Amino acid sequence: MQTILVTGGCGFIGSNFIRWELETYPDLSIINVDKLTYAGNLENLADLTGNPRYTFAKGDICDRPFIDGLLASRQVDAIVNFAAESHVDRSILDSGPFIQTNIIGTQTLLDAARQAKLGRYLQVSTDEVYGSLGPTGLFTEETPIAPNSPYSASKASADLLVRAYCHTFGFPGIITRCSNNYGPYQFPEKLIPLFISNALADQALPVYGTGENIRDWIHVLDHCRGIDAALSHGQPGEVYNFGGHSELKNIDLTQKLLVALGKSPTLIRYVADRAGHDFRYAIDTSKATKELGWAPRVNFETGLKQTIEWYLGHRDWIDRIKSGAYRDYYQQQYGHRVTESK
Ligand code: NAD
Ligand code: TDX
Repeated sequence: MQTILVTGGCGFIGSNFIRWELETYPDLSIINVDKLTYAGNLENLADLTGNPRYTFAKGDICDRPFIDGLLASRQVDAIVNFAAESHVDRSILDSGPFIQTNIIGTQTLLDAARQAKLGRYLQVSTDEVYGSLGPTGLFTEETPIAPNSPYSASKASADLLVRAYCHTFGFPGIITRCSNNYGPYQFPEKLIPLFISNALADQALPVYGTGENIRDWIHVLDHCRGIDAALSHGQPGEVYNFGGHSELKNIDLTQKLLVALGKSPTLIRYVADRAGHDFRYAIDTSKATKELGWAPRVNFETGLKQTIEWYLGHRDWIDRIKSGAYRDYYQQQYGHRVTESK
């Protein structure tokens, strides 16, 4: 039986990845290390409680003795590092936690993985490390790194550490860089879940600047399949880009959401632009297709419809996050029964 140590598995993408992996591979075990920051929600994986192939360990990826202890206690075949501070706007308000978790946390995991002689390490990164595109062109794996926000600078720093460990130590690291994910369990600070939850409450939708900025949307399960393919078939030292081939202006996406929810366009509020707001992201996925046999499968219109339906069916999930009640779940569900770092 293979065992993967997943970090940040109580967040949006990590929770989708863990569920998908356990469903796809009946012989796989997963250890989920998560600090449970504001973005980590145990409810996202409540359905796995009692699953003998799933272990939750509350802890910080910056805590080296804790990570060493986990790697010593189980035969771990690979680490997949999702754990991060992930919201650009928060990094503009305070970059400190981004430097700590995204850079120091990655360095800690790399050193722990090296010491334990792990066979595989996958760093989940972002297309934002490439900076911003104009109206045309695509990011490839050869595009120079040019991050523009404290968030993307911290992610680029982590990528450079992985690269350096591969080069210097022959470390078996792989980097994946993906465009904007959407789907179930995304924290309602990011555009799609924020606008859905605001619209449902008849609150204004704050569109930054002119709303002309473009993002390439990919369904979270397409991203998960890409990470899985890179973990199985990727070459150490390589970078693989994933994207959804679904570019959309923010204002067009906002209008689509309002139509789907049956809400009035008068909810739209143009507000001050995000500082340093990247204009456009778009991805050339040909390397992942050629070398990993990967391509996005979920049609954006279908995926968005299913995502809206998920949020409509999980209003209690949104409400518990907005009220902060989701944090009580940990105490109720786990008490002192799980491994915890100090
Ligand atoms: P998220 O904010 O929803 O989840 C992050 C998780 O990491 C949370 O569960 C949090 O508790 C945990 N965490 C934070 N700091 C930690 C620490 N020090 N130790 C242990 N756990 C910690 O983020 P997400 O949207 O699921 O993104 C996951 C990863 O994917 C991130 O590395 C992000 O940079 C990357 N990524 C995200 C997107 C996107 O569109 N959301 C796109 C490309 C790449
Ligand atoms: O209230 C808002 N109004 C608005 O106009 C918010 C939250 C966002 N926006 C705009 C900014 C962006 O152009 O919508 C776009 C998407 O914003 P976010 O959802 O914050 O995502 P983005 O900044 O593009 O970054 C995301 O994709 C890459 C993730 O948050 C990152 O973790 C990932 O690396």
